[in-house]
Formats: sequence, C-alpha cells, structure tokens
Amino acid sequence: MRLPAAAYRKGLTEVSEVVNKKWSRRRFLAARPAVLATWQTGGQVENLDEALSYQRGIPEHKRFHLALRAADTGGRTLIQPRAGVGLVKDQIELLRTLETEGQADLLPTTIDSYTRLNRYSDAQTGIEESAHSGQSLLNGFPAVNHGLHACRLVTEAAGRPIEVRHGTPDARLLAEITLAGGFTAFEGGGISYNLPYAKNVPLERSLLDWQYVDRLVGLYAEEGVEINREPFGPLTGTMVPPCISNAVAIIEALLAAEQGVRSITVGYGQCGNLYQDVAAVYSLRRLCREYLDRFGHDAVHLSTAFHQWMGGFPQDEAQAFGVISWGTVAAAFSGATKIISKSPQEAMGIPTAHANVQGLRATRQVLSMFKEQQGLSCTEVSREDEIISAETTQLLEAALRLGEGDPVQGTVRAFQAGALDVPFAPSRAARGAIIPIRDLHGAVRILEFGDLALDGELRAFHRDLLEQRARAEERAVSFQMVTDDIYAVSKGRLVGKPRAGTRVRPAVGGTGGISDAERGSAAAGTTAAYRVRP
Ligand code: 8ZB
Repeated sequence: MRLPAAAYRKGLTEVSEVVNKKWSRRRFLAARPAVLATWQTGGQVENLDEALSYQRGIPEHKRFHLALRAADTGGRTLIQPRAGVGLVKDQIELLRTLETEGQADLLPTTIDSYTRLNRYSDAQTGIEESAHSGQSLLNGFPAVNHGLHACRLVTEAAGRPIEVRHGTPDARLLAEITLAGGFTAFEGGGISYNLPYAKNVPLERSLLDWQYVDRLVGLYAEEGVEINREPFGPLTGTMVPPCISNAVAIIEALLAAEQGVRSITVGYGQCGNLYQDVAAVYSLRRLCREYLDRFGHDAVHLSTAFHQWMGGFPQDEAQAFGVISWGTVAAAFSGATKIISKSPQEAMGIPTAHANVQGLRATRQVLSMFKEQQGLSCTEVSREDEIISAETTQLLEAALRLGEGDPVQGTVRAFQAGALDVPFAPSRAARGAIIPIRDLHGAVRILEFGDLALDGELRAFHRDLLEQRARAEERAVSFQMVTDDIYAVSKGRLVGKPRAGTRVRPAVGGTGGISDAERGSAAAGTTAAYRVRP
C-alpha cells in the first residue's frame, strides 16, 4: 500500500529546496557534527585533517583513480568483484584471497544491509552473533560499527585499490568513516542508491544526503586527495532500458561534479544483446563527457564500469560461467574501464571466496583472449548507439527543462511527472509505469512508456520491433512475454519463448498492450502467470 501523500511529504520542507549548487565549506562543516553523532564511531573521524594526512600516505598503486586513469590510457579493462563479510579478520582474509588467487585488479568491500539502512544497533547484534558463532551472519562488512581503526586494518591489508560498495540512501556517516579509513572509491548516488533499494525515502532527501557525500569527496579533492565516485549503473538490474540507466548515470555524474568530485565512473548493467550492450557503453561515455563539459566540468576524469548480468542467473554453475563469459565479451568490446564480476554461485546468494575467485578467473580468461582484438564497429552497433543516444538526450533534456536548467530540481520533477522512470523499482519515488521487454533479437525495448519523455518517433521504433517479435513468435505482445523474458537467462536463453501449446495468432494491427491489472502487478514485481491474449 502506498502511504498517503501527506505522510510522504512529512519532513520534506527542509529538503524541498535542494538545488544543484556546490555547498560552501562552511555549510558542509556545519552539517557535519549531526552526521557524526548518528553512531558512536562518528567521533573517531571528527578530525578531518588527520583523515586527509592518512589518505595522503596511501601509496599510488592503491589509489583507485590512478588505476582507472592508467587502464583507460593503456586501453585495458580492469576486473573487480563484490565481497563483504561481517568480521574484520574474515574480511581481510577474503580480500587477500581475491587478490592472490583471483588476481582482482580492484577490490571491493560490500557493506551489509543493516548498515545500508542506517540500522547500526542491528549491525552490532550481527557482529556479536557472527563472532560468537564463528561465521558471518551479516551479508556484508559493517564498516560504520567496526569504525575507523578496523577500516584502516582492512585497507592496509589490501594490496590493490579498494572501493566501498553498498546500496545506501543515506551514506553520509559511512562515507566519513570509510574515506578516513583509507578506501579510495565510493559507489552510489542519490537516485541509483534510492530507487532500487528503498521504498519510502523521498528523492529530495537522498539527493540532499548524496550532496553531502559528494561534497565530502570534493573537500578531499580540494586538499589534494582524489577519491573516485561511481554511480550505481544497473539500477534494479532487471531489463532496465539503456537510455534510462544512462540518463540516471549522467545526472549523478553532473551532481557529483558540481560538489567537486574529479574522478567519476559511470556504470552500465549488461542487458544481453551484444550490439546493444556495446553501443550503450559507447553512448554512455560519449554523452556523459558532453554533458560534463557543457556544465563546465571538463577537469573531471571519466571512466566506465560494465556489470556482468545483474538479473536472475542459472542455478547450474557451468551455465553461470557461460553468462559470466558472455558479459565479459560485451565488456571487452565496449572498452569499459572495469568489469564488475559475478560468481558461478550467483543464483544461490552471496558467493564463497572460492566461487568469487572462479568468477574472476573465468572473466580473466575471456578478457586475456580479447586483449589483442579491437572494439566492435558495425551497422548494428551504430544504429543502437544512435537510438540510445537520441533517447538518453530526450530524457536528460526533459529533466533539465522541468528543472528550469537545474538537474537536481529537474530530477525530482521528472520522476514526479514520470518523464523519468525506472522499471520494477520498489520506491514510491518512481512511478514504475514503464515496462521493458525484449525484441526479437533480445535487445531490451519498452512495452509501456507511461509518461516517459520519449517522442512519438522513438516510441514507434520500439512498437515496430515488438510487432516483429509477435509475428515471429506467433503470439500477441503481452505481459506474458515480459515474464518469459525476466526468467529467460536463468532458464538458459536470452529471449523468453512461449511455452508449448500457448501459441496464438497475434492480434491484428496492434501489439495488444496490457491491462491495468497486469501493469499493477508488474509495478509490484509479482510474477503471476498471465493468460496469452487472443
Ligand atoms: C546489487 C548487487 C547485487 C550483487 C552481490 C550479490 C549480487 C551482495 C555481497 C555480494 C559478495 C557480498 N553481493 N553482497 N557479493 N559478497 N557480501 O551483489 O551476490 O551479485
């Protein structure tokens, strides 16, 4: 059930005026004591100068932004896994394994869900019970609870650059502690760590809280310490049309740059069609650069991240290796600066260190075999690039128009109006009116647009492709197709196919569309079986 609008707006007065303007140092420092007071370890990082001088002492080979710059210059793609456990000594051991046995170029520390929700008391219980039982009972590393010294033990034990990966709408304290703790990159953003991860956090709130994080990183930069920031590209991870994830990534890059961030990595989650995936990364890199320059941020170093398949995986480990390898092919062709790798245990949950290493090694094998080869240029890629770029530009320009030039106000208004939207998001801050679907060749297209800011010509392009698929599959375009698509990869293919005996003649002269009931269930993320329309 949705909360009444009044309840939703409660507490918004303070944040309703959030605009895209760099916070003064005075404003940041005035906000800081309240942030540090939200958990007892906050007091450990009061002294910013101490944090800065600690960061200055981190050797170059462990600085994230330098590794990304070097990779881009050298035309290399780096590999980074996800990994986080509840206890400090186990986290250290895990990272060492990923570095030595997995040969990861970049390391992560994935934060547990309690910390992501600022539930530090629950995280504390998780730590105690983990220590007591001798196994991690948390799904990540509770960096805030462990505090400054523990973070330094972890980052010092790592021999490679190390990033905080999480999913936190309000990551202010987490950023303070982990940056003082020696991490040199920080994932997330006010849109990408709200809409897929929370239900009731207003967008204005998360945008404001992420301005704090970006301003902290900006302050480090002013003091000569460059921290990499990475908007979370894949969003809900389920058939997100490239124009939507790219538009969000570009907006978050603009907001971060405004607060003084100098190293930004925009990400993209594999959709599965090789041409579309390669084109999406090409388009993302080019358009993001254009928008950064247009807003005066030409000093920002931009790099890209390619996420191996974020949707449902096959349970079978051999099949999972196939998915991992296919993602690596797309990432390699796209020239992404880094790949975020998956493990063969993805369908089962959080991977063991061994499974994580296997994912890294499979990824490395494909990447190394690609090494001497070139990027992909062909008419299919050019066409997709053109389409994605046209769509992304329309979405961004609509948001900027709605914000009268201000991308923060524009983001808030665009999501309110449905001009920007994210499929399958649990958040009340997104309409959830758009429904993605695959075309005949497996590229992700849009079935239901809601009020998405795409013009008639682009919508017709999608509709035509869906009709083509309907003809080929001898069934009408329906929500059943969407459901089939969502499960396809886990069942061993890319495009969902009709089950035996469900083929029907497609509706004459139309894609059929879907009913309100179907739309409602799609927004709720349910998977009820729908009848095929006659
Ligand atoms: C949005 C990210 C989801 C992916 C992985 C999941 C999934 C989450 C951990 C982790 C290793 C962890 N993930 N938490 N991987 N260690 N603590 O993030 O498996 O692939």
